[in-house]
Amino acid sequence: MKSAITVSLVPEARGGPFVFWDDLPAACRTAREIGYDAIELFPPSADAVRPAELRKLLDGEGLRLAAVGTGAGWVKHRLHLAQPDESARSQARDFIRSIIDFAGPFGAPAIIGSMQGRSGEGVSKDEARNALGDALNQLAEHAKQFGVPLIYEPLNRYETDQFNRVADAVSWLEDSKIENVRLLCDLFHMNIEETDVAAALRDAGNHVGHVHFVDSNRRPVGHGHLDVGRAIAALRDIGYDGYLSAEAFPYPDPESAARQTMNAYRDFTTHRV
Ligand code: LER
Ligand code: MN
Repeated sequence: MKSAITVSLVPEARGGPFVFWDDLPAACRTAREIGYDAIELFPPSADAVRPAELRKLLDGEGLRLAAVGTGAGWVKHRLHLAQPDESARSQARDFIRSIIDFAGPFGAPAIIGSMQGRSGEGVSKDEARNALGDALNQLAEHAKQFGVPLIYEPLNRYETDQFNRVADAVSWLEDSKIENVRLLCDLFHMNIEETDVAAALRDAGNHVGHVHFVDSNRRPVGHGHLDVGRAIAALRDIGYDGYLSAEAFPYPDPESAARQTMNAYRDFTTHRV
């Protein structure tokens, strides 16, 4: 398993669960000093960072790009995939497609979290899910040219009514025959929704494509009450070799959060084999 840490460049997401903020070069420098393998980027749009500049930064620090979030489509542009209006849905898909095109050449997948939307405003739960399924089909197909999957993240009930539990998302992907989509298992959301976080990860098997590594209260691992050791043991059992990515509040401050998460990552992935 590899380590990653989140960097947000989106002022509208302030207060959200991202460790580093605003200054991408400084974030990369600190991430490298602490020993991270990669960053996970949360940009305001696909043209916010020039690819050549990002390439230079990453290469200079010996970092990889783990994944790129699409949530600014919602928090900044107020778009999501299940909106009542087809032209808004289509703009939401275009936004995600542009992030896939940005991330793909780095070998990084795009993440669909808050962009999945929800039912409401005259859209039934079934219609919302169908809209999500259509979008995942199209966008996952688009991602294939870069040899990356599309990453879909079940969220807790207060953020979406699409999928809250990993097993429900797995069954739906399988039943709907949606290909090239893998799941983002966010330990914060799972702690709210799952009966047993470790068992849910084990059952999801090779559907797990990315992990948000965070504690029960969304603080860095070690500041909450989640049994992270059991979760990591389950990931080891299923042969997960992707990222454990720190998507947590910058508590008590970004650098301490980054160091705390790295200590936990090393402790759980190296010492407790
Ligand atoms: C939102 O709660 C979340 O976990 C993010 O990863 C989705 O954009
Ligand atoms: Mn997450």
